[in-house]
Amino acid sequence: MDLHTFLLAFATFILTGTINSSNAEIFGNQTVRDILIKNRCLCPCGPSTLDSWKSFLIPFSEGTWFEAISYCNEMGMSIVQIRNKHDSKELQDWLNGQEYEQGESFWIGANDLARAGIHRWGLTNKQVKFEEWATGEPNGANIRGEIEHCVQLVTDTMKWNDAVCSKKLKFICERFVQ
Ligand SMILES: [Ca+2]
Repeated sequence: MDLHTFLLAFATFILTGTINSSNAEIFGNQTVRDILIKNRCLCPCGPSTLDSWKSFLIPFSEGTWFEAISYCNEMGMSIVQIRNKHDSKELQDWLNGQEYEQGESFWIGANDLARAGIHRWGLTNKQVKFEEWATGEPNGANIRGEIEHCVQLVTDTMKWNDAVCSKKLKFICERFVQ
């Protein structure tokens, strides 16, 4: 399946909750449906109050945005969401204690795969409200025929940029701690 076909299937799935069986091959051995059945909470599960706290993980390997979604899920986690200033500060504080290359970028959950220009978190219908875009972003640029639909966090500024989802980047998973 080429990327365009995949994106169409993916967007259709998000919008309608259905997926054509011929388009079911998504993440290695898993389909989006498998992922949803295994762990219905692709958004962070658990409390969403400002008092809650989360654990984060930066897996060792890089992946496309889709691989990031799948990997986090396999770890019982979700790709990170930054829903408000509290989330942003919490993540930044954690990143300050991590080792990574200066200026390195990480995939976060925001994407506009379902509808260009309308960013959502992960595979949920939760629309991005709090935003920390870099100047001039999101620009939905066309990079060699692929439109930028997935969002990376640039660590030197903590600002966001939309990038092509097939790009291989490190990524941040999160899980609410009970
Ligand atoms: Ca961009």
